[in-house]
Amino acid sequence: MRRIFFPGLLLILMLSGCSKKKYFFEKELAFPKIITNDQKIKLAAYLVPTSRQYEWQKTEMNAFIHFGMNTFTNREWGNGFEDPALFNPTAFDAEQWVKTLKNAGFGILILTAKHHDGFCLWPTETTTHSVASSPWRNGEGDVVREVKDACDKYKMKFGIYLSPWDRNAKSYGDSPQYNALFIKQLTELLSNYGEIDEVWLDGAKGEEPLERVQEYDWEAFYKVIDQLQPRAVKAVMGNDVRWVGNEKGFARETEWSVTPLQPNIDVATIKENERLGISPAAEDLGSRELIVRAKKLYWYPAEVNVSLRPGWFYHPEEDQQIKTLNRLVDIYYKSVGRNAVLLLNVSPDTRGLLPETDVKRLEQFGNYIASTFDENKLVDGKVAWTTKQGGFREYDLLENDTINTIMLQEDIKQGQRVESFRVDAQMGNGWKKLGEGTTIGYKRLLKFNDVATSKIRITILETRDEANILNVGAFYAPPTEEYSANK
Ligand code: FUL
Repeated sequence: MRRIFFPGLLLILMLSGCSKKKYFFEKELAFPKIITNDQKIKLAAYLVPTSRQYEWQKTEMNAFIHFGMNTFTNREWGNGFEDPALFNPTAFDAEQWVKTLKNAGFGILILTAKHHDGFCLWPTETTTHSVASSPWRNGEGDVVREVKDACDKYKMKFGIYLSPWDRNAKSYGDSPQYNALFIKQLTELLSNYGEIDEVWLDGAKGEEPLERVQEYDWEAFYKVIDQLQPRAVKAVMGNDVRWVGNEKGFARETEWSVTPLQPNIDVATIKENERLGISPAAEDLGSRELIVRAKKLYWYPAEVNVSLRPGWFYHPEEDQQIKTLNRLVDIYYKSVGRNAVLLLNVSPDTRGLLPETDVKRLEQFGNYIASTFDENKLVDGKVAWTTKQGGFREYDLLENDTINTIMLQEDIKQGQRVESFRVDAQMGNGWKKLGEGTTIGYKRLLKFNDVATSKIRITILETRDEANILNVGAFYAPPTEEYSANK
């Protein structure tokens, strides 16, 4: 069993070598006042995810759904003055969304229950600006309910996006009053729809001159979520899951889940982020140089949100601009393959259906990922091993075979530690270097040119403490053009 301990005491135990037991810090760690730089790095190696963060990380690929008033006004950001009568999907079918996404391999479906325009997709008691005032299902409909029911039916996890910025709510700008309304909305969504796995708290806020200014009570929002859905992760402005810092689909080449960064939810946090010069988009969120300047560290893993189309909501003029299979696969390698979770957005149209072209692309993508990574070509890839810096392990392939991708996983339940690794393949009597990488974390994919071999070697070049390698795989990813033509 893992034990959670206090930094000072842990430090004494670890450095004195008087305990063979393993001690870890869950989610956060404050450095003791007197500590050397080396000791800080050592402690950083013992920070681990909470069980909900770990469950979330294992989903690997999740889906975002942007659907709401903007779908009908053909906008990305509504102003809040839209007539609820405009919301009227003609063939709404949540099962079509869920079946498509589930079959393509997505784990959690996150629905925009309310976007910045304030229109609520469920019949809330907090406002009349909702589906209850629309002609859809004669004002008796509930999008959240239908999507959640479909998720339950197809065994998909469910999450909600609830925009704090609300351009319709009259109380917005009267901070305590609006915060109370937002809490009521959260409470409705988190009490009436069963299990919720993720709550996506958007940081976007209007900056136009006449925009009302609202101070959000993040602490209170967190409390409601933690109380009502203890298994849900709080994302972006939440402190369980971090925004990766761009909307292009790429995590960093070096992506640490251990970082001093926290969302800017109060003055102290804003000041500390400023002192360290970090934000979600900063290039470096976890180097040794940064850690030695930090006072506290957090397990705060990255989520990569990106849309299948240029916009988040459906726009008919973007029908020809769906991302290609090649682009999606590249995104997969640079998100899931770089220690992050992919959150791919899809956009139902005014019928309330995912367009056929989008469904086809998702099918292609899902099939490509499943068929490429289904069969590990290594013997004993799943045998875990532990090593100090410089250690290596060799793996036989099931047969001499062509590969172009290596997958590595650290046992993050024992922390994220590896700083660099190298992969070689046996060629004749010698070894040929296939490539090098930096962080591993939950998962790292390393791509290289096709090579035929019967043995590979993984070397851990640098690590913050003993590295715990959980899983190694070798795969052959076919060219995407060939694949789309054949399937
Ligand atoms: C942003 C929003 O402003 C966009 O409209 C979209 O919802 C995106 C996922 O987050 O902050």
